[in-house]
Parts: sequence; structure tokens; C-alpha cells
Amino acid sequence: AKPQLSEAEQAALDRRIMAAAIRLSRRNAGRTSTNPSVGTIIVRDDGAGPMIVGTGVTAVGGRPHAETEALAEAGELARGATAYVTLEPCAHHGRTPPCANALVNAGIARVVGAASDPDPRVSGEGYAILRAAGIEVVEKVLATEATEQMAGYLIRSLKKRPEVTLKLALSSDGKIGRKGAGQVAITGEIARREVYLMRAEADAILVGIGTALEDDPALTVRLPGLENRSPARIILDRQIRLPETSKLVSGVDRVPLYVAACPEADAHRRAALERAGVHFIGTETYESEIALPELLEDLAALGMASVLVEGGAKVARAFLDEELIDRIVLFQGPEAIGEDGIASPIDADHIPSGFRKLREMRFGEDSYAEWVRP
Ligand code: AOF
Ligand code: ZN
Repeated sequence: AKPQLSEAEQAALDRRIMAAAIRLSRRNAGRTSTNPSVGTIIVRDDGAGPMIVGTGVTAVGGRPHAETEALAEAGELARGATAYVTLEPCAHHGRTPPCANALVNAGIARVVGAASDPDPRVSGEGYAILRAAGIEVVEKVLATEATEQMAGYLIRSLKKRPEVTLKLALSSDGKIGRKGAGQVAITGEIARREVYLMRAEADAILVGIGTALEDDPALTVRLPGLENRSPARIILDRQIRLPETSKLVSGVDRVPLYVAACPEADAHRRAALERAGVHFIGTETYESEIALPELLEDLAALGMASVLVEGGAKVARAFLDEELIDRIVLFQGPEAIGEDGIASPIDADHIPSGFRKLREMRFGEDSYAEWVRP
């Protein structure tokens, strides 16, 4: 017989296992697009305490879904067990029958869910299928945490644009670089690795042509084991000034490069870059600037659910002014740049209203803080 937990004990246990499911779901973050990376943990209790009998994460590429993987691992042990799912189980027929039906057929007795699925094929229907089959359903356990984990998917579904993260590295005196100096080391090695991880979990990195010309960056992930996880690179370059000799262009064979240019831009330059393998996008403009909301719509249509805006100051300000930023990440190093530094458009004491601080921590000598908007 099952031990009787008090309601509070059961709720605490549910939160603990859901937290583990959310951590598990991070494993394939950035590799399941346009699907979210979902986590599932199947737990049963035969009297000796809760025992995990199956775990699953949405597979790379988006299929199979997390539930399918976890149920396969649990086998017959799923009968009478509880399934923890970070997203409402799907209710539509894809390459396999709906996950909600799979949970029913496997004899799952109880489902604990975190985020609801805005996908019109699923929304509410996944939970309804479970309830109709007599399964006890608890919704919205750690819903906020799960929502943050799959923000890209949720924002793309609801707003038809990717989640936009603004990431800046500031010196101790609030500068993001030195005029005419190319790339300036502001943060240390540990923070740099964290940036590579952020890149690996994003679908695209975006910078302005100023940064591209000044720094000649590669904008790739250079972390042992994650060398193949570089997301697409996007350059805002309305006049097409990007040189064919840049590191960005020379890397197009391995990592896609998109240039957002004005329709009036030099057709010869465009043809030359296209020959080199560069893609062009987002030709809508207003007052001869790239129209950012339309550009983001185009990126979402290409399947991108998360974009990391890495600079420079002008691009950051444009996204902030148009209220297109969902998440702000600031690194701050210990050293000052001084008078000839380029001022950051934003610092920890001047975060726009509507954002709340999610976490802060240290990476070696550098501080890190992150804000999100609901
Ligand atoms: C789940 N478990 O692990 C994920 C789900 O293109 P398809 O058929 O794979 O369906 C994509 C939709 O599936 C996506 O919009 C979302 O509603 C859901 N994602 N559902 O049950 C999972 N990744
Ligand atoms: Zn599914």
C-alpha cells in the first residue's frame, strides 16, 4: 500500500521532482527547435519511498517527445506511477500518437505538469485527455521556472517572434569597449565560457555592423565538446559593409550567416556575399533603418526561437527603445576602461521598468546578473 503523505508533504515532493525535471530539460535546450526541450520524470512509490523509473528529454531535432522516452524506460513500471512533465503533454498526432494518450495507455495514475502549452493543437486539450481517462492532474507546479526554461518556445508561439536576450559585458566603469581598439577583454575566462554556453543554447546571435567591423568576431562557440553547437549569426548591416575577408564570412561553411540589409543597398556587394554563402533577410525598413519587429518575425518564421543580441551600443539601444528585449544579462569585470571607453546603454542600476532580477552570481572576478520581463 502507498504511504499516505500529507498534502503539504506531497506538494513539497512534487516541487522537488519538478525542479529536477526542469534541470533535466536543459540537456537539449537549443537543439530541439522549433519544439521546446521538455523534461519528464516518472516516479512510483511501492511503499519504500519515491523511486524514479523513467526519465526523458525531448530528443535533438524535436522528436521523440520527452514522455515517449520516459515511458519507454519505465515500461511496465509506469502502471500506477506519477509522471512529472515540464510542459502540458501534447494532444495532437505527429509522427507518433499524442503523449497524453501514451500516458493514459501506459497506466499512469497521476500527472504533475508545470507550463501549459499555447500550441492551439494542445492548449488545455492535453490535460483534458488525461482527466477524461481518470488520471489525477495537478497543473502549474513550478510553472514560472518552467516558463523561463522554455521562454523561447513560448514567446515564439504567442508573439510570433523569438525570445530576445540582450547580453553585454561592462567594465567596472560601465564601458563596453574602447573606441577604435577592436576587441577589448573585459571579462575573464570563466565568464567567457558562460557566454559560449549561452550561445550554444540560442538559435542565433545578432550584432550590428559596427561591432562586426571593429572586432572582426567569429561569434561561434569555442568550448571543448560544444564546437558544433554554434547558432546562426545575424548582422544588421543596412549598407552591406561587411567585408568578404571577415571571419564572419569565412566561417559560413560551418555556421550560417544572415545579413539584414536595406533593399537599396549595393546589389553588387549583395551578390558577392551571396556567392560566398551569406543569406540575406529582413529587407523591410523605416527611415532607412532595418525594421526590427519585422526582422524578428522573419527569424521566427525561419524557426528561430531565441536570439542573443551581443552588441554594440547602438543595436542594444534600438532593441531596448522598441521594447523588444525579454531578458537582460550583464557581466561586469573588475577593471576600468576610462575616458576613451564606449558607454554602455544600460547598467545594473538602470534596468528599464517591467524587468525583475532573476539571479546574480560571480564567475571568477566577474559579476553576472540577469533580469527577465514577464
Ligand atoms: C510534448 N512533449 O517533449 C514536446 C512537446 O512537431 P511535433 O509533432 O513534434 O509537435 C510540436 C509540438 O509538440 C509543440 O508545438 C508543442 O506543442 C509540443 N511539444 N510536447 O508532449 C515534448 N517537446
Ligand atoms: Zn508529445
